[in-house]
Amino acid sequence: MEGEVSLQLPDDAAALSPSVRARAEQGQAEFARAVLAGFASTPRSIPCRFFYDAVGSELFEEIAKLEEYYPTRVEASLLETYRAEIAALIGPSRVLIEFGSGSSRKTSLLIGALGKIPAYIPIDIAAESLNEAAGWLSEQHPGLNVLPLIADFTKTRALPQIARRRKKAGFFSGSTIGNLTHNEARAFLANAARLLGKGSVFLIGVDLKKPLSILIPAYNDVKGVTAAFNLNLLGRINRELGSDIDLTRFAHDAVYNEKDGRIEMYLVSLARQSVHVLGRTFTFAEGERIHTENSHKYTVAEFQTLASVSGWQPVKAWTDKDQLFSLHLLRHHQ
Ligand code: AVI
Repeated sequence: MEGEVSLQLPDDAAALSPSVRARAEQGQAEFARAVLAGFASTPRSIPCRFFYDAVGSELFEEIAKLEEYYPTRVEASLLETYRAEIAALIGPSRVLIEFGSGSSRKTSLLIGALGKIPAYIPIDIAAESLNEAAGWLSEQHPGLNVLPLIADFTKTRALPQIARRRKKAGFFSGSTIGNLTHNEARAFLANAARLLGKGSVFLIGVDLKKPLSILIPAYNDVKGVTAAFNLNLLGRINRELGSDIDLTRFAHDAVYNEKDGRIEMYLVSLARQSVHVLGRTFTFAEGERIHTENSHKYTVAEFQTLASVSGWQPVKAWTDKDQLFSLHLLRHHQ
């Protein structure tokens, strides 16, 4: 059994269309490889993009509604307050390209402010949430030309035909850019500059550096929703890879790494224990951690510097009165 990967698709998988089934199988094989490699490495880790299965996506929606988790709420209110100014700076008739399907509500605010646009192209690897968001936005904005693109938005190299020879605007909300390392963020911004082309603009939501009294509760809420979101990674391993991990023997932890300016999330083993994944045994020491997420925070100036070295010129940045969150408008300067 060593090295053999036997994956568990849901019971109703037989009813899926061949292309959806193939994608599900590919996704699970990728997850299996990442877990086996992450558990075999020191320190142990699992990439945060695997948080977002159906259960994890729902838990993230719950996080977004928490009192302690300000980013979603404050970003939406910045968009609401400054939408006319943002739309005027973006200018008319641009194809709107969204990286990661994000919260449809925020996108709806932006689309409403931009008025008539040739097309809206949301890019996301999660076909289901992409189609759901696209459907909801089409209802909210009758006549909107929605062209969802199922792809990894960090690696997208080509856009649908309609985007060629038209001016483009990018949108990347929720401070998802914070989940990338600085190097990855620079590579993402440079790729987006190539994809969107000369003269394009890019609107990006970025979480700000702030006191730990606000930051830590945002990633360790009293109701334990963030803990459930983090632990769901282990639940997903059990569901999809047929493992036997006891979730009550791991705990959620979130700490701030001052040097790197980021929240780091971990799953901490509460005992010495062995878990089995696809025929392999991994032994955890008591207190041993699995690194599951980085969430980088930036000052306005730090993010503008990062953007500038990646092909983007800062146009304007908006922040709320409590300096919790920032919205940056950038212009492709090459
Ligand atoms: C999606 N991303 C920007 C969230 C964040 O704040 O880094 C994910 C998250 N992790 C814990 N809570 C929310």
